[in-house]
Amino acid sequence: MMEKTWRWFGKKDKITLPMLRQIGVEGIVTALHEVPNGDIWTEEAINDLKSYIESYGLRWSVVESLPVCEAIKYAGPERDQLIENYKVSLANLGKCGVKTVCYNFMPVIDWVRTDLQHPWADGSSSLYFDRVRFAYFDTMILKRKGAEADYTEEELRKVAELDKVITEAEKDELIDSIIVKTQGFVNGNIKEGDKNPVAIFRNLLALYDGIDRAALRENMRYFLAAIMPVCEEYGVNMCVHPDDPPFQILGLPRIVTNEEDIAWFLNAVDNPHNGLTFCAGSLSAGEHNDTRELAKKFASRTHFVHLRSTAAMPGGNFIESSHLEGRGHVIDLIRIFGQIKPGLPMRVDHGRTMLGDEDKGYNAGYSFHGRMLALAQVEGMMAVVEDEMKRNIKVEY
Ligand code: DNO
Repeated sequence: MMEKTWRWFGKKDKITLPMLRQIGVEGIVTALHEVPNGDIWTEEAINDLKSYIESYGLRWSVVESLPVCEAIKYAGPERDQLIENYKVSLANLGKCGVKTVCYNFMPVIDWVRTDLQHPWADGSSSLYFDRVRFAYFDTMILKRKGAEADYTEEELRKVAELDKVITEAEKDELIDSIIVKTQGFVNGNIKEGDKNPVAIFRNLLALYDGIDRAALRENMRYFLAAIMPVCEEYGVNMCVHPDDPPFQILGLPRIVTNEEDIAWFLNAVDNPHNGLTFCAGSLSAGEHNDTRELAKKFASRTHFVHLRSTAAMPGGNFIESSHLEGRGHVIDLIRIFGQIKPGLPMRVDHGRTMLGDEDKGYNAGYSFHGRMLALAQVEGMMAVVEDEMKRNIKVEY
């Protein structure tokens, strides 16, 4: 049906490969996290990690991520050199037989959440996006010029109310959630322990002054066109991760947010090696997206799937819901991908924090028990869909 993969953060990850074998994981999703962004991934380093994974009876199925440096995204003077390095890394991955590469083209900031421990009534917690708290960060902490124009009067009124009660510790936590904790562990621009993350962040935002959606699109097209010959030669499939959440934020252009955006980059460089990471969680966080329609439309150019779901809440907020609920429609996605592209690598993306996960210092969203529960739910859904297919049962969705 789909290959069961798991995001593992390398030899330092507290969740070990023998643990993953016990819970039915088949393939590993990982990266050379210790290599600084922009440096070449050598064959030696790739093979070293690959053999380590294989020594535990698993395989390295997907790279997540081979990071695309900011200078490639904003077309800085060093972009051509960085693209050359990227091509060498891709060729080396291809030579070593690791052929699916996830990346993103989001300027400055990868995924955005305001609360990493949003409590559920049952005692577990999940990630959450609160629009007013985000507006607070944007207007009152970052003090971005013109930010107010992005929010309604009602939202700004709530921001002013929040300002009367928010503590300094809560402000620090908000900064940590938005620009540090969710970013650092994926070779982000800001690492835990960096002094004055807000100042670093302001400088990064300034790199995109004058870069609108059209310019960013052109930079993505340039990058993809440049790397495609290497992808063809070595059989490497590139799959861009959608913007999370899939809408414009902080005055930055975001260009992988909806059907039109996806169709645009696939057509701009119309090559089967230029594909999509179908992240059901990111896409479902935008009420303009219907994950089932998008999956039907783009399955043939999808090389990797993130199964996760979100539920829209009042006021533009969203919560990472159970994998069985929400706007992700995970079971229908399994039906669609299982039929159109059986065998695609899939990982459960994020999970709740539960049953002792909270004390382990896992990366935000990447709990052990929560993700294991989600994987079990997804396995159950896959079994149902397999049975439907065997019995030739057609389900409407
Ligand atoms: C978050 C992840 C993203 C993703 C990158 C891919 O949990 O899905 O950080 O890995 O956007 O480059």
